[in-house]
Amino acid sequence: MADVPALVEQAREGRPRAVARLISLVEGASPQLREVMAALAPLTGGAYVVGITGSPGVGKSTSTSALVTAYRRMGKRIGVLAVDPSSPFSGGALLGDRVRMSEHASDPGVYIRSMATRGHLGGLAWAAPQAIRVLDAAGCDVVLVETVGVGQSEVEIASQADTSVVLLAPGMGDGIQAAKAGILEIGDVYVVNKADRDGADATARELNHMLGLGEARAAGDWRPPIVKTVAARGEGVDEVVEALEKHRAWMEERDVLADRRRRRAAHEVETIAVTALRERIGDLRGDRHLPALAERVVGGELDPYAAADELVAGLTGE
Ligand SMILES: Nc1nc2c(ncn2[C@@H]2O[C@H](COP(=O)(O)OP(=O)(O)OP(=O)(O)O)[C@@H](O)[C@H]2O)c(=O)[nH]1
Ligand SMILES: [Mg+2]
Repeated sequence: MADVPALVEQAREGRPRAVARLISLVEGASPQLREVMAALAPLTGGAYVVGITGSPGVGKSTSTSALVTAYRRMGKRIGVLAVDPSSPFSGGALLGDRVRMSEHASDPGVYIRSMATRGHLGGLAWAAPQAIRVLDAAGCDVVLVETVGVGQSEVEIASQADTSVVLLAPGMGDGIQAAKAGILEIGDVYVVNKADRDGADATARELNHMLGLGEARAAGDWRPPIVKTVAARGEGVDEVVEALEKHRAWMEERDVLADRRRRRAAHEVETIAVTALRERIGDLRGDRHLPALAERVVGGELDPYAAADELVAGLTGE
């Protein structure tokens, strides 16, 4: 058994091994998970969580690394969580991340962690926010969450961030693909990376059009900026940080940040509760009530809905 209070204390002092151990306990759904989360709860809420999402190869890891450099220059402590919702293995992409982040490997002010779901469907939905809590409690000022993959999983991870950055790169149809994947709705800040390549301006224009940014907005509405970067050379990265800080300030002025966090917490609680319920329901085949109810349904004594109601009431002790 891990000494959770000692680990939490060491994590607060910024000891990377303790942080790693706590995330492993979370990720592995340790029997001590509840103890860990209870110990962390009073220490959380200080970190600004930024989600970085986009199609494979668009430059998320390179951009994340460049953002780490920029934030470190500002003296901030940074956590990086690279999550791969699609891959059942912690293989190529994550290995590549490690290489691209290697310049920060020896910096005690930076904590980098990769997570794969190992094919565990829905596994990420609860593990990622808990890992973010570990980094938050460990004193990270900013937590950058990079998601590999496309589609629903990206949208889900993005919903766990205070600010979502959507990355695109020049190229035919990238914008359209993004629109299809539903990630055009989630950006607070848009970045057209690889601006050293042809077509960056066209991509930015296309994006501007698709987002309807030319249209009038109500005063005080957030207008997502589009920033062009060459992440590989660190160009434009300060502008991204500036856009992030602006968005954060905008959210704080309007209670949007607190509101997003409340909604996130509600979603988190719901996910955990649904998982617990599903586990109990999964046990039902061995439950003696189920065959009895089935018998009554077959006999026409009960309809299946009423039977299900009875079953659920029994589960939740209502
Ligand atoms: N030309 C150019 N190449 C870039 C730029 N930024 C990143 N790259 C390259 O694009 C490739 C992919 O970069 P990554 O940062 O790994 O992209 P990613 O989105 O994290 O990729 P996955 O995690 O595999 O989805 C690498 O070879 C980078 O060197 C850029 O601004 N310009
Ligand atoms: Mg990557």
